[in-house]
Amino acid sequence: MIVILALFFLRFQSLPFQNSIREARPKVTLVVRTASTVGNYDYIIDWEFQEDGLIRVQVGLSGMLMVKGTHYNNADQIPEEENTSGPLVSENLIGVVHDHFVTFHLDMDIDEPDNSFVKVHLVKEETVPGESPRKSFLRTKKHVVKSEKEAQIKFKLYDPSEFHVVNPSQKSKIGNPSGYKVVPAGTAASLLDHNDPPQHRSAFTDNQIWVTPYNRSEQWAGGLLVYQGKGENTLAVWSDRDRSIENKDIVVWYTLGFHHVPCQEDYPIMPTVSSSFALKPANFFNSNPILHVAPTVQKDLPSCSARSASA
Ligand SMILES: [Cu+2]
Repeated sequence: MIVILALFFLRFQSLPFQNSIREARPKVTLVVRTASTVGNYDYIIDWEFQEDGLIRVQVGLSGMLMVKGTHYNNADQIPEEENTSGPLVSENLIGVVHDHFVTFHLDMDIDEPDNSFVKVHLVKEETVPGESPRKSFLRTKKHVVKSEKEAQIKFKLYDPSEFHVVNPSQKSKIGNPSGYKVVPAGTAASLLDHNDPPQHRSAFTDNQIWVTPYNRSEQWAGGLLVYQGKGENTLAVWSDRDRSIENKDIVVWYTLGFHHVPCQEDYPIMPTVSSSFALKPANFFNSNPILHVAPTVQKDLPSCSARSASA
């Protein structure tokens, strides 16, 4: 390791960096944070607004782990075939395996309310045999989604797409429609049977993205009165109407999921677990907007401090 570092240092010294780097800037991000206590957990939701136009939505989970009692006090005592519904996290306590889902209602208005949802499908093309030493290359196929059922999206690692929201009537100077894309990160899908009663209410977890036409009464993915409902007034029911979503005031629903297999460090209070997704400009600006931003000077930045609860 020492030899490798020494070689890198010598190489670095020989590059003409001193003449090409003229300025370095701190990255400045506006973070709007909410922290909600729901049951035994705290959900910390950060909306991060970056100077390059990217909006990152980060969700952090912390709180009191859900546990149940057991007569076992050592993992070696638990027979392999016994279904304990989770690992032992402390003497006589099982950390129950469970999921968390946070669904975002994104009322997208890119340059005006009427927008379209576009799937940008990445496909492999094969070269003609003998034409090239290369066997394959990539290209994209854009598809403007017409109605709700087509916009029920399950992520696929080996058959990927990008998901853009565009305003077809607002074009950039080189003719691309103004847009933002939804950039997924780590997430999870529900493994429950679709006919399981809890899954009737949480059917919004069947897909990671849904798109619906804006409707004032369709605000809560699990229905307005979740515990009194049987899934009859949820996002899945609305979406199955298959209404038109092309060039309309549309809502994108994004679900961030976490499978939680507890471990000893999660008990009694778990460290924060985070995941995120982003909304990234896609032909919304004519070039990288950060190039025109004035340098940030530290004395101009707001200085935030925690306020006491009694203030
Ligand atoms: Cu959890």
